[in-house]
Amino acid sequence: MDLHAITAHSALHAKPSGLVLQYGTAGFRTKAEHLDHVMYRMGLLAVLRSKQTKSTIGVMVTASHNPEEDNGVKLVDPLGEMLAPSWEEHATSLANAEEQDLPGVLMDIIVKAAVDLQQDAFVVIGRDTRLSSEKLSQSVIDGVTVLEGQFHDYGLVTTPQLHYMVYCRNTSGQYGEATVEGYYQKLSKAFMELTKQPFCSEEEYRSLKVDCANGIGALKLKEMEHYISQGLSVQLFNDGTKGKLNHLCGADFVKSHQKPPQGIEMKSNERCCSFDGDADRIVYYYLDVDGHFHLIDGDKIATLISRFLKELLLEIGESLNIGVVQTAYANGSSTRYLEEVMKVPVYCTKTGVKHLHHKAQEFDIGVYFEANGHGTVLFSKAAETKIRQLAKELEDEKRKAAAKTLENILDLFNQTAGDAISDMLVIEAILTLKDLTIQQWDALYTDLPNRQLKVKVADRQVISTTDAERQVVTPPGLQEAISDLVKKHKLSRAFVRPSGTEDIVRVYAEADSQENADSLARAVSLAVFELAGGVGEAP
Ligand code: NG1
Ligand code: ZN
Repeated sequence: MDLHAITAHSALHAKPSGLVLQYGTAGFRTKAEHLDHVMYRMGLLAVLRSKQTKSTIGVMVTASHNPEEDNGVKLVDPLGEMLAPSWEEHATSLANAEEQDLPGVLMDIIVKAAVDLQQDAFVVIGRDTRLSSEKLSQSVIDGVTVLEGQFHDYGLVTTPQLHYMVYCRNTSGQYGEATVEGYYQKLSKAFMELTKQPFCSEEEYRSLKVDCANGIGALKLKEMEHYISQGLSVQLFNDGTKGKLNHLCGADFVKSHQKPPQGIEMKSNERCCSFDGDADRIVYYYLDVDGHFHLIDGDKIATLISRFLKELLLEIGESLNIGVVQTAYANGSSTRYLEEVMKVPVYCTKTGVKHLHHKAQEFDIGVYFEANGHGTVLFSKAAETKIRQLAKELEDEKRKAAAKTLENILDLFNQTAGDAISDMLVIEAILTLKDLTIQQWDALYTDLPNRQLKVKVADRQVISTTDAERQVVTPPGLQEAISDLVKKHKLSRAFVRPSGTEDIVRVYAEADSQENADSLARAVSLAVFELAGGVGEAP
């Protein structure tokens, strides 16, 4: 290791002194102009992680649904999953080391993590369409090369595509071929097999309008379009040719404002969906005949999928267990429906897909979605083997057909992380196979009216929580205040937590009417403002 070269190159990516960043819910995320040093250093860290795991590691440059001016970076671990928690700590100390301390911190990580420097390293890099992303990914490459790591730059890819590449490379191509072509082929093959049956619904139902948030999803869906065109015709909006990334459009906008994005033409009862800026989230929606907007969020996506999977399992008659994982943001109606009507076990974890992903791995089939539309379905290795075997060997035709459908669903889900393209194809296949309209899907249950608000406080870390973020521990008195406010309404629930991606406290409330949900959210915001050091104007 050439410490001199590391320091010399670091000077070209100098850290603004005093700047402190945290490896948060989804890696580092802040204004793009503050990230050059972080990128260089994550290049260094990816090489160390690769040496330590003797595997390919991914580095994705994106700030997902954040505004165009922001950027971010996250590392992808060997099986395509999020970086291990102990390495998040290494990432944070490396990113925050002042220039002169960099070699020391690097050596410290090498010792603590027992990295064998003689081992080869391979890093794959991807980026979203932000203007700043190209230069920032060059800084990652600089970090990789100065530590003599090998790399492949995939250039513009969606976040889940990069996760897929990492997984493919570490399983010697068994999961799929580590190219974007390979990704399209794998997904489209499973999708076309699912939807080729002659009884599948007619042409006119097979079209879908997609709001691409002016992001990478547009480019990738355009590339993929012809692979799936016989089963689905997609019409792209906000494809990045005019509008600004994530501005008044995209999954996050639609979910948080509960209204259609700008730049899409909606007619009543047409199926529409929105991706976020790096295409790992998806939400659906439609206008009814009276012009009312209906949102179908991650909870209802999880419900549609688990219902379908449960039916298939019943048909096959094998005891594979299925579990659904949500966060505190899941609508209370969805949890009730899943538990009481569908009788599937539901678990709640902390916010952030890494937590949901981890919990979902405990099941044969683990369905996990955040309400904002980020999620996927994981199949355990044992379940996968069994499903493939049943699809091949079952003699009863109905059971065999169900096993084959399940096998295709397994291949269609991105097993590494939430993926808007893969989720979209699964949903479209299920709607086709079950001959369901978007209204029928929406009618599975009625969402409880809810409201999310943000409160600015001097230091959001004064708020700590327990019970998967549903209860506040500190500051004293805040939980009591929230509990008292919740008691004033029917079917109500409220919780607060510090955001892991923005410098704010998030407030969530639901109740029996929109008015009550709004007033509960406002009252809880005020309690946060008063008891947790609010700054600026009171809510
Ligand atoms: P924070 O800012 O920690 O609430 C947000 C989302 C998460 C997750 C991350 C990463 C909500 C309430 N929170 O986290 O679910 O998606 O961003 O992008 O939607
Ligand atoms: Zn995203």
